[in-house]
Amino acid sequence: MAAQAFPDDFVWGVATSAFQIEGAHDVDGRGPSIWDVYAEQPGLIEDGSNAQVACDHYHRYPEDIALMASLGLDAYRFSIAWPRILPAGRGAVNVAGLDFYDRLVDGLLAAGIAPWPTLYHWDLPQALEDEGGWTNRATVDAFIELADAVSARLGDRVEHWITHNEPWCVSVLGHAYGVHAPGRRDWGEALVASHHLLLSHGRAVPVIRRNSPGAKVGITTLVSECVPASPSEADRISTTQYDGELNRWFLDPIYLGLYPKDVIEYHQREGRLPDGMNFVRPGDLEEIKTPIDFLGVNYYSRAVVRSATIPEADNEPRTIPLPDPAELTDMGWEVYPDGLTRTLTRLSADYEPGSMVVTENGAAYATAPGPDGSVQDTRRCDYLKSHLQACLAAIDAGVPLHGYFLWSLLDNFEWAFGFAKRFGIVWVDFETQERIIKASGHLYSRIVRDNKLPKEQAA
Ligand code: IFM
Repeated sequence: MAAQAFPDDFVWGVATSAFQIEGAHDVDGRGPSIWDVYAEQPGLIEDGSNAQVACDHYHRYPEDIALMASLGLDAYRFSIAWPRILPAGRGAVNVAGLDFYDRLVDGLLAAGIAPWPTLYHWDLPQALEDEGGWTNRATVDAFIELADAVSARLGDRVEHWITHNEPWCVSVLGHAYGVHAPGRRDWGEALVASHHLLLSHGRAVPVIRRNSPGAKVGITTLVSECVPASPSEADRISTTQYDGELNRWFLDPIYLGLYPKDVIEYHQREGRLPDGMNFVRPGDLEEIKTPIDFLGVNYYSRAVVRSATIPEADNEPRTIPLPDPAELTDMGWEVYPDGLTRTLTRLSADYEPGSMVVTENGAAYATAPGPDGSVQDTRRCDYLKSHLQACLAAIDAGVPLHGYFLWSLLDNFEWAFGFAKRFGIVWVDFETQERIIKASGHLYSRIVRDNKLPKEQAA
């Protein structure tokens, strides 16, 4: 039976990202990002919205810090908007952009909340995209300029850094499936981009360490437990391939210094590596394998995989939601907490990361304020409790899990879905910018303060 209390030094936080909440898209010298440009194209954002205002966090950050303090949180994971710091992607630093994060960090520290910045959460400056974006090796150097500028300015106060958020989404969703910015549909480009993302991670680690002595540095990857849709051999093979594409393609280079052979062969068979792996230059894998202090894990659901009943030409992930009675969130993602326990346990065994942190976990439900003004998001409460129970089970099994960041503090701009999907534990009225702490926010606050799950959730 899993213990109910979390370790004494367990870190409790919430996560957001710059593009999804900040707004202020053209304020204080910020340049355009690929997501600004993507969102302008008709039909690409489900509700036709854009993130020019979003949660207006750029102006309302003191109020949002106060909200977090009222919830009793230990830590806040946010991201740095690259186009605020280097509006042209590289070169001249926009001091006003750095000033914003300086104020944010100071405000957090004054409220007793540890800042956990992520350097890249998808908002590449458009100027770099115009030169090839992540498919261009020169973008690695530009990222190092960003890492250097930001860690030099904040490094005296920040103790935890995350280089990248979910490189699979950036490379595959953005370059192969085309459902994220920059909207390309070319698997070859996706694989080149993935390598440059990983290389930029490995190269940034020593830069951050130099500017922020003693700080811990990690990377965040999206992970799923991949299971076959049926016992058929075909589904089993596709499941191994999907696990390779999603999980091992990123984690093997980071921890083992190699790209998995079976996944290279799979991509080769699919015609995705016309020039082989020649984008990997001598020394790259050693740099990517630079030791890090923790692995950030983003877990939302498992992936149920079926084989080529979905034709390759569809260019879509070969995953399917389970049929009823599977419980789905508004994203159509199955609520599957056991997959979190097994994923943490598996990653811990396969890669021995030393320290792991759940850097995102949460659920989209549209529950709106009721007549009394409160938001009774019971299903999110259940999701939260069951996934925290899954964390406890992993800790009980010996996983070095040291923190949990709930996605997300605020309802926000959910990328290609616009504002239609609400992940927040705080309701945001996007007309008035009013914030209301939902029932899940109150529940989370109680869990954080008690450092344990409420009694009714005992295993
Ligand atoms: O909103 C996103 C976040 O930006 C990255 N991880 C998944 C979340 C929910 O889709």
